[in-house]
Amino acid sequence: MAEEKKFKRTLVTTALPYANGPVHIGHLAGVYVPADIYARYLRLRGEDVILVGGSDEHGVPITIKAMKEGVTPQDIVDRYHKLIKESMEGLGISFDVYGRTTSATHRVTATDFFKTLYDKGEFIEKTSQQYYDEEADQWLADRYIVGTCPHCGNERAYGDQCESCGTSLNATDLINPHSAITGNVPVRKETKHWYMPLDKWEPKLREWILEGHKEWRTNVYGQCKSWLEGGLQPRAVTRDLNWGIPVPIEGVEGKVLYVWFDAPIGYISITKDLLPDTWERYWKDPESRIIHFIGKDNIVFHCLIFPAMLMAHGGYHLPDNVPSNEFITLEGEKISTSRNWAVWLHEYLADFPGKQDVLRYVLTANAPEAKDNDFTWRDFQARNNNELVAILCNFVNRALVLTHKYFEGKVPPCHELTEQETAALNEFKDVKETLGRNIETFHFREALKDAMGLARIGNKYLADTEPWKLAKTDMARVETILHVAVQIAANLAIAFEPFLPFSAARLRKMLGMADVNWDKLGCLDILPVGHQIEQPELLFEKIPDEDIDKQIQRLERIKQENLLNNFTPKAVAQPCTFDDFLKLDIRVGTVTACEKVKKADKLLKLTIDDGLKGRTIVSGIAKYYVPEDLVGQQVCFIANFPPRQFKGIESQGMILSAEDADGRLIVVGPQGSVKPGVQVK
Ligand code: B3M
Ligand code: ZN
Repeated sequence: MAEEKKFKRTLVTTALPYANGPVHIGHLAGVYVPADIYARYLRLRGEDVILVGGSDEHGVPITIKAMKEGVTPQDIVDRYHKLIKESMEGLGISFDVYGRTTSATHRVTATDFFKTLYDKGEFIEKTSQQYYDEEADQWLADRYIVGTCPHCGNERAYGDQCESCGTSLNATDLINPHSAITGNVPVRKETKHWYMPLDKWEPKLREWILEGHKEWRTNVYGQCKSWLEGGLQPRAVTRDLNWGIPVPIEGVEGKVLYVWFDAPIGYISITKDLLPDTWERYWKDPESRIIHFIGKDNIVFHCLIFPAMLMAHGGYHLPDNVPSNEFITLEGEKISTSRNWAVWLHEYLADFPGKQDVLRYVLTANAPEAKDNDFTWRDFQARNNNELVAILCNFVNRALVLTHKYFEGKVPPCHELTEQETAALNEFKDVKETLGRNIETFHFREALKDAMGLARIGNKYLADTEPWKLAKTDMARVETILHVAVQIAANLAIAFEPFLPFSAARLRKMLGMADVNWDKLGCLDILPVGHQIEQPELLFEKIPDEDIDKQIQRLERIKQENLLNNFTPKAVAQPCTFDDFLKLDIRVGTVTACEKVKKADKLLKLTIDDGLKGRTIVSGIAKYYVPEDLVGQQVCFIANFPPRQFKGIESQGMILSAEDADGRLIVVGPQGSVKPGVQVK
């Protein structure tokens, strides 16, 4: 069960994205949107909360990107830090601070942290064999070593993972390893590193998580449990690399802190940047609570390694919860930065200006809280058109338009309530509690449903009471109905604030609400009688098919590019003799007529001049050719296959074509004109 303990203040952190690329919908759904909902909600309740984020600017992925582009790592992180920060602001992620791990504060904080642990004797030193590129005069991080995967034979596997079969690897597992920098065969050399003995902290971690945090999400608790049950091993916290925070030990050169050692300390240093004098309250006071929002691949670092570091250091508060989401896929496929298979936030903001809340809505309604979920553009469109437009926008608009029509936009008085009101309001009563509880326990999908439920109630209420029909006969009743309807709209402006902050703000402006007060949720006296509301404007509009088609076409283009870029020819088939070859009678013919086959979208019927009686061939190339393209062309065909029937047409042979990497078929013919009927040898 969720703890009932009352906290004085809350520190909410979001995983620090690597500044080696823009952020995409996977990051948003997994981390930034839920964290923002949570922080906005706490602020709305008047609690002391800070939302802390920033860019992770160290680590090998950044140096690789820099090497590929021929620029410095600093250039890379400057570029992407700016892009990420601006696009997050664009989506309304309400960071109190968005810092970076190349800052001076961070360098000092992480250095001191390491030194403290070092001086306390919390590390163990070990020497191990690592790959070294002698020509580049550089140690090779796992990602810098490329070789053949021992599991699937992929010749471009990395030293830490094969992206083709997904297996995690050790650099020393690779067959035929070579350096990604020079292509040379690397040598193995001894190198010394410092390790965090996680085994030493295992009993404490067990007790803290397995006994003390049974309320954590099952995916998080389960992952921790399985790591703990597997037994924790010492983990190296330093690396041979020239990009990062130098290891602060006398006489040590060319080594930096491992990125996963310094990055979580970034949460501390970025809090310091925000609150130089009072940051310790959030990190050290037991009455504060710390919540880390992360993706599932970061669980071990946030639940086991960073807490062990904090315990070893002493004086810090451990995280109270680590709500981690599963992943989202895009149109059924894993999101991948290297394959450009993603919806990038900065591109979304440019393609759909003013529609930040639509993305926020869709990613929350479909949040991967308990299992992986799929994002599709059709679902995005449907949720906008059928939910945001048809339910939320429609209700608000009707309530406000009618209030203007009958009462010049002034909130009418409320007379006696009937059963229709009590029916609607009964459902209304609990919403504050359920919505609040769902957010507090990190059930954001459910919480959003609760908020949407209010709009549904409003719609149903107007549909049931039909005030437009009563205007001639019972104006007092119309007053009551629109009084209630306008108050429901004011409730929506409160309930949606954490989820759809742009629309909630517009709604508040239309309603002339000076502030949002969570305590007012569920009340019917938010707007006083006689209060003037503005002319309504539509909160959401339908997204047309063209806009969605464009996005889908973009993805199709990317898919084709990927297929073409990643093409590797098939292994050559079993040997075959010349006699085998001669059994195939391959000839050239001229296409004299061509038409589509009815009720078969793949098939074309070709009439071929074969120098004899002529023949008909049915071929599955209709997706790639219009009939006119082929008439007059010479093609190669197999002349001695037995005839086959396709859709009632007898096909007398087979047209030869080359299948391109993306599956496109291109018909094969002679390079120069020849007599119809000649043989291909
Ligand atoms: N940069 C990994 C990631 O983006 C890493 C998170 C750091 S959080 C302290 O998934
Ligand atoms: Zn493999």
